[in-house]
Amino acid sequence: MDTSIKNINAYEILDSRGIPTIKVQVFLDDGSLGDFSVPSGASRGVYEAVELRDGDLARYNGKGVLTAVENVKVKIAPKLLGTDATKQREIDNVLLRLDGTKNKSKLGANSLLGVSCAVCKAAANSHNRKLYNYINSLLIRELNTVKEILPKLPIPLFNVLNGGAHADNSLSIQEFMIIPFGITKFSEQLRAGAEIDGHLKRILKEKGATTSVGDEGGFAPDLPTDETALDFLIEAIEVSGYKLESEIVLGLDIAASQYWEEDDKVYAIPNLSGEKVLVDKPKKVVDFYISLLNKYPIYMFEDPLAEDDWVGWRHLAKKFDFKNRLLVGDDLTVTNPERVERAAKEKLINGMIIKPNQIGTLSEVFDVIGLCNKYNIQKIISHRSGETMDTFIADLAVGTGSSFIKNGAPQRGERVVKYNRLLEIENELVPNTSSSNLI
Ligand code: 2PG
Ligand code: MG
Repeated sequence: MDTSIKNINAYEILDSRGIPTIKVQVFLDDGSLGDFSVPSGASRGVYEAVELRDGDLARYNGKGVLTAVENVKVKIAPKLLGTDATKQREIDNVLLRLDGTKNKSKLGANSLLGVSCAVCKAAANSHNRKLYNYINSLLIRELNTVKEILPKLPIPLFNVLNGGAHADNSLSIQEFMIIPFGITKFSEQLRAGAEIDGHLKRILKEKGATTSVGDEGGFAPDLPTDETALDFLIEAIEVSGYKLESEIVLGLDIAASQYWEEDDKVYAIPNLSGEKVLVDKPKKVVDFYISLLNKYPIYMFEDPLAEDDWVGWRHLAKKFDFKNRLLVGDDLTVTNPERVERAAKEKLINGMIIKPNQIGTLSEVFDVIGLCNKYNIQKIISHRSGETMDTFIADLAVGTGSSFIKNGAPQRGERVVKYNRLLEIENELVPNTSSSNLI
């Protein structure tokens, strides 16, 4: 088994929104191949690593990634040929050195991540290891921990109603999620998600709302208010025969950064006609959230405040019921060790979204996982709204023993393929499939 890197190739493909992204292939001397297709977000945090786009308006409205492709082939590949693919940290350090910027703006986080994850897959394939097992052993080595990290299936967060930047509709909350928290087996959790999704479709139809779907496979109806959406969701859970609260709880990604006006330090939330109506100071917004949390069984509450509104976050954290709910950072923390450490030290979050392309290399993802473990923050491995058929994040969630995976609705091929990968893993891990021992 010669795990030296023989060749690295890259090319442009399309993501689930029909926007170009990069696919990287890493070939080893022993004939093994690893490939990775990089996803892309729509509601990107401003502190995310840079996703390099060509800006050439003559191609794909400027969204081509040929420069990123060239970076892999011309600038990165020659420096990695002959390197042992099992040396993930060394390889990632080479990538970081070659880029040399803090936000990966020189080579692009899309180029770096493509190589980093493809290397990982190639090494796993070469050793004939299941990807999640290989990731697990890499992580244990990285964290140098005596505490065993067991591979386990994550609980899925199903985003069944889409709004905000993910859909052209009236809902201002970006993601309405159902979480089969009280159901033990992954396949049964998936079944619950799909069944409730089906009932939701019927309910929306009956109420005369559209059942077309948004970027992440959730329905994207025009409804009078966000609370109407929550009410429909609860109706769908109840008619499906699952028990609200003991089996199914709710999650929301407010993605509040998109409504934050830094100059005036207010949130400006658009109404149905797209004008800005509700303009409120953080304190008032927090009061609204507390009343929402008191009214609905919302277990997971993501990015309720903007990435720069630390004052607002502190205000909410003081009133938040951390024992029974998760306050989750995404744009706030952007899988970036410095921002995670700050949010953790200030005790602002007890849950965190982990998106590899927010930071750019797998080793940095491991660093963030180490911090989550240190500060007792629940790990939520996440897709992006622009996805591909790549299933790496399913293995990443299992291999890192993460409690949750956020992967959209149980429909649309690029979402379902990851759920199906988790079913495959469940079959391999039986009987060790319990997603229990959570907080
Ligand atoms: C989010 C994500 C994924 P995007 O905000 O959590 O659901 O959206 O990929 O558009 O940033
Ligand atoms: Mg988010």
